[in-house]
Amino acid sequence: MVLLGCMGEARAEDGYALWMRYVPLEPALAADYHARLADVVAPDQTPTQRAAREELRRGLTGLTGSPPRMQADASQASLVLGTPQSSTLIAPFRAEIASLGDEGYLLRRTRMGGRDVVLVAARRDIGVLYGVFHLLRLLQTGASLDSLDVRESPRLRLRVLNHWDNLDGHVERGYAGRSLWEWQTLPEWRNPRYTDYARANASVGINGTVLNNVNASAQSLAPAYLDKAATLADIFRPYGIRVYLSARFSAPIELGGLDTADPLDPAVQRWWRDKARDIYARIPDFGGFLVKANSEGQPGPQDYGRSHADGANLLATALAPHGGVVMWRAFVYAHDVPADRATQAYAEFAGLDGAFLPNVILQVKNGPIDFQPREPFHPLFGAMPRTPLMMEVQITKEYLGFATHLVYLGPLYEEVLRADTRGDRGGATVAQALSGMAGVANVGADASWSGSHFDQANWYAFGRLAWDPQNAARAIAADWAAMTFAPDPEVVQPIVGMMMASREAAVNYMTPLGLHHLMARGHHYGPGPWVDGGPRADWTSVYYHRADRAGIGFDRTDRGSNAVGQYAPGVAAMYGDLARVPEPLLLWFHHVPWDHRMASGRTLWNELVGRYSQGVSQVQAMQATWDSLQGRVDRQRYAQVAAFLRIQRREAQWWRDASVAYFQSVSGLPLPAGEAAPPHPLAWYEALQFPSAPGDGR
Ligand code: GCV
Repeated sequence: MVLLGCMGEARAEDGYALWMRYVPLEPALAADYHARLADVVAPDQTPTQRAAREELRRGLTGLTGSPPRMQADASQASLVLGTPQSSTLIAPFRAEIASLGDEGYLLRRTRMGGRDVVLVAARRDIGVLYGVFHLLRLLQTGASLDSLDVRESPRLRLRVLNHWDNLDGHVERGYAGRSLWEWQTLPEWRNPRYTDYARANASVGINGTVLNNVNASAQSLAPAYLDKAATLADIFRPYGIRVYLSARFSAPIELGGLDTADPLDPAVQRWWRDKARDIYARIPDFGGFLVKANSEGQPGPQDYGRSHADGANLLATALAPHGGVVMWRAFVYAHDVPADRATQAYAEFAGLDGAFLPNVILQVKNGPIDFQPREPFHPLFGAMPRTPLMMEVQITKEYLGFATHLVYLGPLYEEVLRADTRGDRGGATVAQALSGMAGVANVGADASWSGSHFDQANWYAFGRLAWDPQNAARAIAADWAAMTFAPDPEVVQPIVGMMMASREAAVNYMTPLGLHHLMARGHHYGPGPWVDGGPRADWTSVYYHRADRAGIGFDRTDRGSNAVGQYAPGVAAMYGDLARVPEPLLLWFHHVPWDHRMASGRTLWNELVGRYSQGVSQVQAMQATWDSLQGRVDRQRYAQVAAFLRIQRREAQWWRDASVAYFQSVSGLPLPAGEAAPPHPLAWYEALQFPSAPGDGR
């Protein structure tokens, strides 16, 4: 009601402003904030200082309805921004902020020269900018400033977006339009959108961006593209964002004309050293390289009989003099290796613990297969104590309904971050093992950035959890909903309810009880549990669900592929025991008879069908909640979300019907009482084709 109360009818919005809308607050609150904060003393000597001032001016003007007064006279201050170097008012706080690190900040209400003052203090300018965003979040969510006293610093050093953007503008697994990067018109044309992208990232503490796809073109490292990347780096720098590039391992051949990319070859080593020098001449704070090697057909050190450590260390040596890092991906598997795909990354990397140079970080996907609606945590998180690790998650929803399905990923990220890698409740969580997080970006040239309004929340949640993995997905959702829609409990509570239930809904209607990788082949749009044959078994569904007349599920116990053996004994014992494995992961780890008794008392078959139907009902419930918000959300966004929920409802039903039809054809069992038969025969679902589904790899 806050928004509606002061604006008559909420104005139409296209979502471009993200969670930084800064629309007028309810008048009494706006007046209170204005009275407390309107006299701003803030330095303006550096680009980052100016960015902080500008954000504050924009935010306060929008939220309170009146622009702040930028004061030169310290005695007039009611809001003071700065570092000990940039502000004499902040200098006395030097000792207090010393422990906050280079990116941390202090927000505090205090007395200064007899006046009530709010401070945004940090050791570095970037901390002040982060503090300004935090303060604006408090105002946008209607927080009280009475006892303001916040000390924040990021728990993870690297908080990075990975863009899977090709140089021709196609985004692999992108559902939000074409790439943000207009390579054709860079470096001359600096689309203002680049700055808004940087603002959005800085507002949640994201401090790096990998501009190009991990399935990389060597051209990204050619001088013309480096000049373009340098311009983006210049635009992002004031916002604390470093630019990184995905490096194609064979670039010395493709760009350098060498006849090898062997990491032990001196000419190859020289080529990378020179390339690093070239890059740093253009981008002095270049972050480093991200590398996908010897995976899904990409070149890598194993092409020359060398190890992943040899490959990573080659690049790390070239970058080290300049302060750059190598983010080396552990997403590797090969179809000619007979071992369970889920075990292959561990098999290749665990033995290399300690073999990497200090500026190598191993980037490990959250789970051992590939960004499924639910996976157990990746066993490497408990296995490489001497190697810095980053966790890679998908923000884009390749396997979770693209941009149309409302699926809030905060609970998925939270579940993995909190997973206990030792299984002894001793606090050895996945989060504890991390130095960074990488999120595969879901942004593109779409007006709303993310292809849907609710997918913005996944970008937002990624940033907040990368800043502090102990943040709670629910609280993040509440902040986001208040800022994105309205700071009104009658709006926020139902929206948070929808968001928090949404991931489990998708798990239910797609891959309940630990099933995984049952999406249609290639583009992954819609159900394909029947997918079989083709070039490689590990790209089929039957490889993963292993359903037969007797039962369903992948036996990864010590009687099967023994993937459980890659976890610490306490975890392995739990996952490997049919009586103790959490039901949400049952079919990930066990092949189970259809008449297995579930906790509910139902047979596995009845439970499976019930879960599929429950997923559909959960989407119906989300629709009902959204319907109840009509008139409380602006018409434009309301209508799009309502339409997308209709798509989701239809597709959830499709998933349910197609999956039930398929699994029934395998189990031969009757549907549980009260369960509707799929309206079409299995062959009808199998025959559906979507050759133009978006986001495919190429
Ligand atoms: C960038 C999955 C996706 C591919 C992606 C790959 C990866 O297999 O389907 O599009 O390639 O993961 O993470 O490298």
